[in-house]
Amino acid sequence: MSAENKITIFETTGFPNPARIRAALAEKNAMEEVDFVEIDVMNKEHRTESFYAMNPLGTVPVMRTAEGDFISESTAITEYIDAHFDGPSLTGSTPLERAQVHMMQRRAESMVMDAVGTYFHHATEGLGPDLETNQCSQWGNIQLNTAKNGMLYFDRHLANNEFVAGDKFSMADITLFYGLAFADFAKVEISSELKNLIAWRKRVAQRASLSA
Ligand SMILES: N[C@@H](CCC(=O)N[C@@H](CS)C(=O)NCC(=O)O)C(=O)O
Repeated sequence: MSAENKITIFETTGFPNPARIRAALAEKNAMEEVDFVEIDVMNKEHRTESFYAMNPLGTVPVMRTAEGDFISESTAITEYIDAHFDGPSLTGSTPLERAQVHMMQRRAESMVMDAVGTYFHHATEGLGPDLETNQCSQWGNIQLNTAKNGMLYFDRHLANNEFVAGDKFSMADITLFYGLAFADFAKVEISSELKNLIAWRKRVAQRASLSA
């Protein structure tokens, strides 16, 4: 594969993790710099030998670099995009900022995004009986509680912080934003008492990268 190939993002429209990549690309003004390939998750295209060769975990998104390397995990892809394209940093510039963004991103992921995902896949019909073949509803409901506690944690955190990782927009905001979008989709209530979280969400939703 030659260097003039574009980066390719393998994604599934409307799914929350691929949406994180689109947001990162939009923040870097790089949407036109990559190709997108749709993966038909509902028809198990992500559970084929050729997909497992790109990502053994069988999840979207996956990125193929211009040189032909495959990267999965939304955070890893975002880190690549952030370093590869010009524009404001999404992962922090100083050692402290980088550590803070990483820490808060991981919290947004495990306390909200992944917790909602586990509830959705294990304690609801999820993607339907063809795809959800290994459900554990008890674990799903425990994670529902994790998600609710996570939202409460971020509500308190955002009382004193403009953004998730301090005073600059970062990939931690992108993860929390799509974690809440996933919550809406999975019908996990975002309590109206979480005023700071709701105000933050309204504020960041105005960014062009998140309003698509
Ligand atoms: N930790 C992964 C999670 C990726 C993930 O769970 N993607 C979902 C779509 S949002 C998926 O591929 N689901 C397929 C399935 O559950 O079978 C990341 O950050 O990219």
